[in-house]
Amino acid sequence: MTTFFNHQKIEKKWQKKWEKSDLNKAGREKGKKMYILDMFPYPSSDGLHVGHPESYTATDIISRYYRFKGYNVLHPIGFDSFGLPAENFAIKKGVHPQVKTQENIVNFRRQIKSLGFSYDWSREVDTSSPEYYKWTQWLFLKLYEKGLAYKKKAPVNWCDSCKTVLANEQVVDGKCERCENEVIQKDLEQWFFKVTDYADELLNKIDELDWSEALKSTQKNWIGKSEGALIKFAVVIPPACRQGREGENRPIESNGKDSIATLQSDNSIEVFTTRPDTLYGATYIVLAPEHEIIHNLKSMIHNWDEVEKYIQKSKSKTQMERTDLSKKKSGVELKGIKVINPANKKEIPVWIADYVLTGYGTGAIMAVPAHDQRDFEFASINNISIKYVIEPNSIEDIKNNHFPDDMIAQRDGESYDEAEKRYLEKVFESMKQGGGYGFTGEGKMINSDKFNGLSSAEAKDKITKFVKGEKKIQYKIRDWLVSRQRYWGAPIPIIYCDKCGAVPVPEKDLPVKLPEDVDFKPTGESPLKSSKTFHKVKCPKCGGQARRESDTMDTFVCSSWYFLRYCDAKNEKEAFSKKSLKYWMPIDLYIGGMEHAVGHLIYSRFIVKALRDMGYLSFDEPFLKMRNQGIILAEDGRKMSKRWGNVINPDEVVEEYGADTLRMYEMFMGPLEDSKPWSSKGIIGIRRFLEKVRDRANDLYSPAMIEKDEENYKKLNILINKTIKKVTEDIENIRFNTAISSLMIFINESRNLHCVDFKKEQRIFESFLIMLSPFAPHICEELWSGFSKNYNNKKYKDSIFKQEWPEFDKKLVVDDEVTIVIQVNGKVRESIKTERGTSEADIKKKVIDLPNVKKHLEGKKIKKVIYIKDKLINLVV
Ligand code: ANZ
Ligand code: ZN
Repeated sequence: MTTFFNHQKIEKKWQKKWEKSDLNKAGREKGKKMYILDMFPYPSSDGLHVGHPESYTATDIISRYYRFKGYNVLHPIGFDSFGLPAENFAIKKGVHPQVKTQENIVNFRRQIKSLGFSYDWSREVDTSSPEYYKWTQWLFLKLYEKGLAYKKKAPVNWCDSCKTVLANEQVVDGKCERCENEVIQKDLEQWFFKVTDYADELLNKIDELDWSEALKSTQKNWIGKSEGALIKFAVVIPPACRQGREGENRPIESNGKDSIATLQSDNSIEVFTTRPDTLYGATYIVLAPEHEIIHNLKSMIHNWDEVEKYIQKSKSKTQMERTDLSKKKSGVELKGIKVINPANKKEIPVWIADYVLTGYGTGAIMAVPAHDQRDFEFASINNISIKYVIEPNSIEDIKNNHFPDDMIAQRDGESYDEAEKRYLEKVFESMKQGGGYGFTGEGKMINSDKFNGLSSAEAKDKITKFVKGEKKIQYKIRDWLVSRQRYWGAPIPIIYCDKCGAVPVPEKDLPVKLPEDVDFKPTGESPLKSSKTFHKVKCPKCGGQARRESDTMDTFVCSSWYFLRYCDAKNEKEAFSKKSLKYWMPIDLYIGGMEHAVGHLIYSRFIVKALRDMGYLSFDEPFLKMRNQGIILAEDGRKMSKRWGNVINPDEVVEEYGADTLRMYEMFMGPLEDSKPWSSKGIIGIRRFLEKVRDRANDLYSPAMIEKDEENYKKLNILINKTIKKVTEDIENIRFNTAISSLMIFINESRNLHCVDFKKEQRIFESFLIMLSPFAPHICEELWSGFSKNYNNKKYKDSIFKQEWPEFDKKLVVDDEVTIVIQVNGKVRESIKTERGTSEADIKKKVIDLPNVKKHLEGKKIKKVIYIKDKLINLVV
C-alpha cells in the first residue's frame, strides 16, 4: 500500500540542516571546477513564477551531479534589484524603492530556499546595494578611462510613458519593452558604451560557443555584418551657385567615425551599398531626412518649403513605420540638385525619403529600383526610371530572389511544380523586357558598359575600384546607450565643472550613493536633479563649484558583470581579484531565457572583452555553454497571465505536493528547451512516483518474508547498471525528462526482483537513490538517513550528497536483446527478438511455431539445425 509522506515536515527539516552545513559552498580555488550559472532574478512583487524553478532546477541538478563527481562547484544566486517597477511603485504608492525592493528580495529568497536549490548563499549579490554598485561605478570609470564610455548628442529612443531613453535592445518592434508605448526619436546628450569597437570579435567568436543555433543566429543578426562599399556621387553645382554664393555650400566638418555623411570637401555625397555591382542601375539617390547635407544644399534647393515640411513630418514617425516594407514609401525630390552616377557619368536626381535611416551606413543610398524592392516601389510611385543591370543565370535563381512574389495559380490538371515553372518563366521574360518584376539575386552583368558579361560577384570589386570607391564593412549593432533619466539605478560617477569639463569621480570616493531626498515623479528630467544634497559637489580637480551627473545607469550595466562578482563576492578592495577569475571563469554552463539573446548576452560579452583588454582577466568569452529553457504554458495551452487567471503559483504547488514533486515535474514535462503546457495530472503522477520510491525504501528498512531468488539479483544488477549509464549520460547532456523516465522504469521493474542476499539489494537501491537525489533532494536525503537505523554504517549518518556518484560496469550494459534471423533451408522466413545468449534448444522451441516458419516446415522433418549464437538459426528440412 502506498503511504503518504509529510513533505512539508521533511523538506523544512533538511533545508535547515543543509543551510547550517557547508554542503553547497564553493570550495577553495583548487582542483577541477565547474561554474554553473542561473540568470539572477529581478525581484518583482509577484514573486517567483513557474519559469524560475524550471531553469533553477536544471542548474541545480547539474551542480549537484558535478559535486558528486568530485568537482569544486560554484553555483551562486543574487538579485538584479535596480529597475523601473520598484520605482514606478514608489511613484504610485509613495513607498521608497529601496523598501519595496528589500521586501521583494525577502520574499524571493524564501521562495527560492523553499525549493531546495543548492546555491552558495554566502556569495549572494544585490545590485542595488552600495557594496555592489560601487563596483558598477568603478566599471564605468574604467571604461571611461579607456575611451569606451563617452557622451554624445544623438537621436535616441525615447519612451514618453517611462520618461526615459532606451537602448536599442529595449525597443521591440518600435515599442518600449516595458510599457509597450510607441518609442519616438529625440536628440539628446547621452552616455554610450562603445560596443561597436568589438563588433567584429563579438561576431566571429559566436561560432566557437556551445550555444543553440537559434541563439547564435539571433545574436549574429543583431550584430549584422554587411560587406559593401562607400561610393561618392559628385553634386552638380548649378552655375549660379558656383559664383558668389560659395559660402553657403561649403563643406561642413565631419564629426567622427559614427557620424552621418557630410558634404565631402569635394562636394559629393557618399553612399553605403552592399551591391556596388548594380551601380549602372542606380537611377537616383536618397538621403535620410535627418541628413546634415540637406541644410548645406539649402540655397540650391528650389522647393525648400516642401522639403522642410517633409523633414518635420518624418520626425514624428517611429522607426517601425519608416522601415515597414508594407507601408507606402513617401519622399520629396530636392529640386535643383543633381548628382553624377560615377559609373556612367549620368546626372540623376536626389530625393529625401524616410525609408532611408540616419545612423546606418552613411544615411544616404544609391537607389537601384530594378534590384531592390523598396527602391522599386519608390521609383514606380514617383516615375523614376528603372534599369536592369543584373540578369539571373537560371530560372532556379529567380525563385527566391524576385519581387513582387505573386501567388502561383495552378491550372486544371497542372502540378504545382509545373505552375511554378510557368510563373518563373513569365517573371524572367518580363525582367528581360525591363518591367514588372525586380531581381535581387546575383547573376550576369548587363547594361554596364565594359563590365557586361562578368558575374555580379566579380563586378563588385571591379566597379568599386573603377569609381574609386572604398570597400567597407558595416555593422548594424550600435553603441550601447547606458544613461537613464530615472532614480532607481546606479548613479553615473561623473562630475561637471565649468573649468575642467567632465571629471571622473576619484575611485576613493566611490560609491556615489543614491540620495534619499528626491522627487520620484518622472518629468523627463533625472529625479536626482531634485535632490538638494546630491547635485552640488566640489570639482575633484580644481576644487571649484561643480555638479554631479544626474543620470543613472541602465540596469543592464549591473547585470553585465555580476557573474564576475560571484567569483569574489566579499572583496571590499576590488570588484574581483584576478586570481579568483582565473580559477572560476569562464562559466561552464549558463541557463536562462531566450529573451536575453541580444541585450544581456551581448553586453556581458562586451564587458568581458573590454576588461580583458585592460588586463583584468585573461579569457575571451564569459559563457562557454548556454541553454535556453522553454516557456511553461498554462494548462489551457495559453501563456500564463494574470489577465486569463491561469497562472500557477509555485508556492501553492510546493505546499500541496512538495518541492521535490514540483522540481521533478518541471523536469519531466519535456525537453528543457521546449515550451510545454502545465498538467495537474502530470504533477500527481510524479508525486505517486516519489511515494513508490519511499515504499521501496520501507521494504528495505524492514525486509519482509518474500520469496527470493538468486536469478533476480543478476537481473536487478543489470537493470541498475543500465540505469546508471542512462541517467549519467542524460544529466551530462541536459536531458532530464528521459533521465527521470529511466529512474521510473527502475522502480517499476525492480519491485519484483527480490534477492536472497538482502544487502545486495539494498546497495543497488542506494545507487538509485543517489541518482534520484539531484532531482528530489529532500526525500532522498530523508530515505538515505533512514538506513542508519538498520545498517550500522557511518555513511548513512552523513548526507547523501557527500556520497560518490555510482559507476556502471561496462560488461553489464551491453544491449541484451538481439535479433535473430530465422531461415528455412537457407531462405529467410522470419526474425525474432530474444535475450542475448539464448541457447539453441530454447530458440528452436520459440521459432518453430512462428506462422511463416510453421508453413515451411509443414509435413517435413527437421534434419539439421545450424545456429550462430545471437545472430541466426537455419532449419534444414
Ligand atoms: C544599392 C543596392 C542595390 C542595395 C541593390 C541593395 C540592393 P544591409 O544588408 O542591411 O546592410 N542602405 C544603406 N544604408 C541605408 C540606410 N541608412 N537606410 C536604409 N537603407 C540603407 O543593406 C545594405 C543596403 O541597404 C545597401 O545596399 C543600401 O541599398 C541600403 F540591388 O545599395 B543597397
Ligand atoms: Zn574643476
